[in-house]
Amino acid sequence: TGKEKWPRGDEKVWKEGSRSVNTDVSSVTKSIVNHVQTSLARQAYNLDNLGAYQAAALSVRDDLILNWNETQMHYTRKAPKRAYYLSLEFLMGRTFDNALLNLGLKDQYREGVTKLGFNMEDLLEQERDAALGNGGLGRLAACYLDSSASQELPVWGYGLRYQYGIFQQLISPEGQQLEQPDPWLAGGENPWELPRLDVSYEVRFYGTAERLPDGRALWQGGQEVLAVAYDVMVPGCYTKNTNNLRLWESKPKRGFDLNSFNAGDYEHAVESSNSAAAITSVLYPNDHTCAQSSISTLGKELRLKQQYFWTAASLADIVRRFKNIGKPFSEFPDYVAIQLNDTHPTLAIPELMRILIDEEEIPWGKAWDIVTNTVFYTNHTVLPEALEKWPVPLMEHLLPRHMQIIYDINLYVVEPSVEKKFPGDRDRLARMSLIEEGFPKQVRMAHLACIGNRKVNGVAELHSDLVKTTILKDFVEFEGQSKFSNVTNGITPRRWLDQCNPELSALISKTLKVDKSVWLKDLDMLKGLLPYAEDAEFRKEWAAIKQRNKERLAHHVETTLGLTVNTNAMFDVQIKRLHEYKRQTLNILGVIHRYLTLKQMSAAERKKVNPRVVFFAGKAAPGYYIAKLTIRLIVNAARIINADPDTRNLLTVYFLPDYSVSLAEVLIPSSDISQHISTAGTEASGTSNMKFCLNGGLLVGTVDGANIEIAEAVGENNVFFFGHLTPAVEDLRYQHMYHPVPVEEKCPALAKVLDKISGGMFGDGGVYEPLLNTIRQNDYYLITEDFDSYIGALEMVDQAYLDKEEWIKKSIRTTANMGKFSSDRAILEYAESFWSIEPVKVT
Ligand code: B1H
Repeated sequence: TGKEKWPRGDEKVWKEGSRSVNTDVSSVTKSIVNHVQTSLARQAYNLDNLGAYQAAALSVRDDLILNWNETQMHYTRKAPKRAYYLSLEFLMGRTFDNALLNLGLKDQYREGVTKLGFNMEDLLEQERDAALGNGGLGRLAACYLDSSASQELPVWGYGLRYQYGIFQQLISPEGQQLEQPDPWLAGGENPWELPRLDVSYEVRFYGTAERLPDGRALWQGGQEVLAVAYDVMVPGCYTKNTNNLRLWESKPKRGFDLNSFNAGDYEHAVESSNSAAAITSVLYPNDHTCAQSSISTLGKELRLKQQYFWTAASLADIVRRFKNIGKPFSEFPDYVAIQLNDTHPTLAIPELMRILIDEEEIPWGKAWDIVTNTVFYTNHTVLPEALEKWPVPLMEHLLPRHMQIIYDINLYVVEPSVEKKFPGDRDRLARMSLIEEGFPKQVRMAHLACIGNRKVNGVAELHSDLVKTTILKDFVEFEGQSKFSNVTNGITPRRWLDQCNPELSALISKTLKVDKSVWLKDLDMLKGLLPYAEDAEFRKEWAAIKQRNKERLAHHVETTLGLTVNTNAMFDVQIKRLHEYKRQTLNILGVIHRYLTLKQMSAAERKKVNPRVVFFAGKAAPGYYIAKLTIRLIVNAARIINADPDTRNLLTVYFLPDYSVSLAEVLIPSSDISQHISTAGTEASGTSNMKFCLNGGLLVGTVDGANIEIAEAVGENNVFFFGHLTPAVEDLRYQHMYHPVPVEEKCPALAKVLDKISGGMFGDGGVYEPLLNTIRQNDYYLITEDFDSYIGALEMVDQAYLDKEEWIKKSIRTTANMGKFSSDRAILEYAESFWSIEPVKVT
């Protein structure tokens, strides 16, 4: 009600003592100096950039805390329905700049910092990325948090506070990827989080589960560990609403077992503390490769432990918050929506069942109703190797009660209803079962996620259709179409335009005559740029900004790698995780083809060629041999090509190591074209494609994922499409399997490229044989099939680039039509059609 009695002391004294957000330059500088002197115990005499960054960050942290506190208070008072986004990954990147922009304080801080004798850009560079994610899935979660706060929606994220984020990538002189740990918290205190040592839950593993006659079970014994909360503040854009991302850290329940310690058995005494802390020690770097194939038995168990630890702590927290409202559990779905980001948090389904049945003593059927009205599941991939399955023996050992519940769901839900709808269809039942037969039997997490929820969605139209026609086909026939839908991914224009491309953002505000606080939250307003494509003066400004962004990237490459980049060239960028389905291999083979073509040209012919710089960046999963070989080929091809005096003005290639959110922020605004060239039907959505287009880069791509919707939005004439379509892929693969045709016959141009590599043009050809054989043999990702049309598309790009004015028009029209891809649109779709939550504005 907001009219409660003052809780303690003299209200006036409290009010006088309370401070507000620093909004003018002098209060900003005061606050920074204050932190230098007290929090850091330093002075102007011994303050370096890092110290100045820390003091400025602490000052912004104070502002965030005020807003965060008010927001959480307000949500608690109003008790609206809330949504919880459960994601094992949140790829947040840096926070300082983003917080300043969202608070609308960037200018004040820039001025203040300058007055104190520092340079804002230098301070921004001091911050380490929070890299608690692998790629698109984790970055999507981060964009959705930004949009939830900006749209004033009561949404919290739940994740793990890994001690080590995604590994740091080094490239050896031979071109090999080397991994190093990423101790992102080692620099001392992280100003963007609030340790909540008072918020903690016990989480049990192993032990025994004994069924009781009343339907409940008693789960006892085993190992108990503590989950401790760390809250990361998520500011909305130009609003007070500051949401929460709660990350759990694991701790031993008791420091050590004093008995063994006294007996001199130190190792045993600290063992339990070691294994408890291990749970949140490191992010698994195997994007798209499911646990069973790529990690050891021990590694598998730890990953499953991570998943349970995190879902159990999050649910305990959600249930406790719900209980504070004082409503009966039948109303749980009216107050709580839980979104599962892929199958990683699927244990939330049996865990919520366990809480409701065993702890709240709710009957099985009622509990199932509550669960299936609360939980929602987003699928992010149809690649078979990425579908999570857990061995039944491991589940039984680690989570005996959950295994019982999973069997019960099979027995009470799946079997009777399939039998009723499709009597006697035993094959169907076997296909749909939560348990896959085999040695060992395995729990199919996608089936569990699909049966135990209210709505399932894919992340782009094509992908959502594929989910329905491939991996979850039986479930659609069984549960009906209406449970399955699409929410096309989005990206936050705050980070991916205003923050990474400030000049373009300023030009847009000036041209639309609208403050960015308005259009950044209503991105369809970019349409207002369309008429300016015809304005020569505007085009000049537009092109000049792209040019300066190229120079900014060139400067970055020069200072970090000591390489000089030709900024008069077309910038051609492919940055994403290394994976066969994403086909970086196709790109580098195309580059080599281009090189061979240039070599054959006369000097006069070469004069007509437009120079091109090709950038690659991305990490390979540490155990993914073929992906690592691709990196090696790129690096070694780059070395030879960049050193060739005949061609180096026309073609250079760079592999930028250690791809990260921060590196993306420099690369994306500089690109003329970017490549999104997955085999049709394999990339669920892609999100960097949206980021490039929002920044006026054009797209070379296959008819896959969100590329299709981008082309619909910006016009097919502004996108360079190539390659086979999804329906053809299956047949082509079948032909490759059973009627193989040699590469020489199918695609002579490609065969020539492969021969050059084998022949040692880029160092010992033998090294690359396993990679080349994936193409010569099964060619599962259809490089031979798409190569000629890929080269054709790149030629079209060259042609189009010759007409500079027309190219700039394309660039402007592309940006102008990208409004749909704001993550605000996406999060509002989730809020309205799935979660039924509404904005709760903090005033
Ligand atoms: C995506 C993953 C993923 N899909 C398993 N699936 C992981 C699977 O650590 N794991 O076990 C990690 C990540 N990531 C990506 O999600 C899709 O490939 C992209 O196309 C999509 O844009 C992105 C966001 O929806």
